[in-house]
Amino acid sequence: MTKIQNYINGKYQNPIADGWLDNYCPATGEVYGQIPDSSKEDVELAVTAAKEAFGGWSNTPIDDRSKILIKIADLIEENLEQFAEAESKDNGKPISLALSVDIPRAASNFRFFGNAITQFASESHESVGQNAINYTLRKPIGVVGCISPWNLPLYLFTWKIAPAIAAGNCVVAKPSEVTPMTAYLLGDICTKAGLPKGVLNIVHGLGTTTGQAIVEHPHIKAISFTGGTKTGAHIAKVAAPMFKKLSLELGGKNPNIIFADCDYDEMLKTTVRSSFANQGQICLCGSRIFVEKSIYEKFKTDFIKEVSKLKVSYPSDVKANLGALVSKEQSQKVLDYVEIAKNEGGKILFGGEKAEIVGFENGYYMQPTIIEVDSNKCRINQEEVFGPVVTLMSFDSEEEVLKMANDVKYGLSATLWTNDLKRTMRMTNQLETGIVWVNTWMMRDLRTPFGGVKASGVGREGGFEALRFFTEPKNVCIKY
Ligand code: TXE
Repeated sequence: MTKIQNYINGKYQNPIADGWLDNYCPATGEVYGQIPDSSKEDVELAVTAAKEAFGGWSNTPIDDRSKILIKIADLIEENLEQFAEAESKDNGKPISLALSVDIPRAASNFRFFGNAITQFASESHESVGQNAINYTLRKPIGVVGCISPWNLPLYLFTWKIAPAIAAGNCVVAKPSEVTPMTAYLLGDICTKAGLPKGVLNIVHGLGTTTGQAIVEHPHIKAISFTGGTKTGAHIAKVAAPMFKKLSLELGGKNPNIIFADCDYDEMLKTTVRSSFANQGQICLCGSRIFVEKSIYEKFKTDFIKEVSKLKVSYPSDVKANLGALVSKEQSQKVLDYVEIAKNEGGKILFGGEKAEIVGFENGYYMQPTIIEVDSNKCRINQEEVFGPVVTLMSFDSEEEVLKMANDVKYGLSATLWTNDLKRTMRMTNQLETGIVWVNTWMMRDLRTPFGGVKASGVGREGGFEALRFFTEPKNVCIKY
């Protein structure tokens, strides 16, 4: 049984009230560890440590900060296998994915922001004719809170922490209680890389207690959150009267729009990935597939054929394409949505049920599922499922598909498959999302702004946007 601890003021320690939560292994459905059930008092300890560290860290030269971040990246890479095994066991994702995507990306986050901070500059405005100059200082905020979800555990945890500390802040961070392991391992790496004590404090526990205490804490001046839309709305409500800075990256119900003139083979291969990567538990997955009528039947046949080749298996199987869903609750939520879709008249073209894996009968496995629907208004097309479930629908015209793509409360990303340049320009302009991919999916460049509109959140992460979020601009005006 693995028992993990909080990482506060550079040291691993038990929660003050000695409360513990069970940690489940999605592959087997068994409890395999315990994590701190941290209280307000633990968050208080973390905030105190962060406040004490802030003076030193915010005055540490940029080059020195940068070196430490890059060292953290190197150490994550040196321990790639240990991190990937922990991630795969904790989350249920295939080990191949943790090795090739999750952990390398966590290292990249530190390396990227370690370099980006050395290039971060602010503006100056000369007030011509008034003998004055204005310049903007970008000061670190102080103590900031980072709260992350379970789908890409270390990847999203570090996506927040790295820019926060690069910019000179001190952090109180909470990973999801469902997937705490790699965040736990990160503490030791930070100590080894020479990150001063108190700069990063990692507190484990439930959202409604530990997370809530972070959001409510008066000395935490900004919150960066990724998770469900409902939780995001709640956090916004709690934080607003305290005028905290907020960055919220929430759910999605992303359209994948396929025109007949696309590069068909490339589209088919990528659509399998954009539908089912990480068991469909990525906020960017294209869960609503719209196909132009002239190729609809062909696509349907080919897509089902390709999806039937995917192997659902236990996470440590190197041949697994899909592993286990993250939790019993999430797996039940996905199965419930399949029933909702059926009751609404959706036709199951493939999957729709639990997957039975020999030797892992109590794990949370699910078949990749394709549902044909005849209206974008149905619940399965309007609500976020966050699992290996996609819907298929045909369309006749550009106007029709654009209307359906935008007719949803979310606005995170959209994928467009076409070789028509004019159509590309028209559609990318009008799609109501924060991100549009054309003829690709989830191709990430860490310099670009990342985030959504409508119920998919507020604010942008990535590149200088993240460094802007984690700093407070101060205008100085000097008359000479
Ligand atoms: O997420 P929560 P849940 C969506 C997806 C999923 C649904 C619910 O549809 O089915 O959300 O998932 C912390 N104050 N996404 O319930 O609760 C919590 O401990 C402060 C999309 O697991 O939003 C965890 O660390 N923090 C998404 C984090 O919030 C609180 C990824 C996210 O958990 C809190 C995950 C509170 N009151 C789920 N309550 C994406 N955008 O990628 C919870 N938390």
